[in-house]
Amino acid sequence: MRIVIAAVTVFFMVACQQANVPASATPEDVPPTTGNATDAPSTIEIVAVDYRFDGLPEILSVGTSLSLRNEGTETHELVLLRVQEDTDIESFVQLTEEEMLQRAEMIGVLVAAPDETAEETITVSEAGLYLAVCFIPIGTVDEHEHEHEHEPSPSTESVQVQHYSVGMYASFSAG
Ligand SMILES: [Cu+2]
Repeated sequence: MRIVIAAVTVFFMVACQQANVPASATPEDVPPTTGNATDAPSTIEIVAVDYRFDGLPEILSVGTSLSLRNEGTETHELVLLRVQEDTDIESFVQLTEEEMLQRAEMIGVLVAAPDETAEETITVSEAGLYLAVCFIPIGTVDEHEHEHEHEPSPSTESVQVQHYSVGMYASFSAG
């Protein structure tokens, strides 16, 4: 019986050497996974009020997601644009909606009716300079009233003042 045990032991030792796995391998030897709790992707809730965004930091980490909660009395949206690094935001927001969309990369849109939270989130997956802007015309309380660019409504004839024109925008850097 002892011979058998010895033989089995030798067999395992040889097997381990052949597999090049240290016999002392334990979970501690497994390389640590990258990242830790502070690097974990997080979601920041942006609060839309009439007419500005609250809760948007000036700098955030790549991988952060944005959600939109509307605590205003009108429908609001958060259109996330990635703009050129050297963009002067104060000048940029003097442009029309169409001009802005031509000059920036559209990352995503969140829309929320009053007292609601947008169902989706937008993840900031690249470093750069971003602009969150609301193109909703003042007086809009139905989120379906406002459709980007297309389907002009009868009231398009009159000049509509959009929320960003009265200050509903915010820029941030992601890195
Ligand atoms: Cu708005």
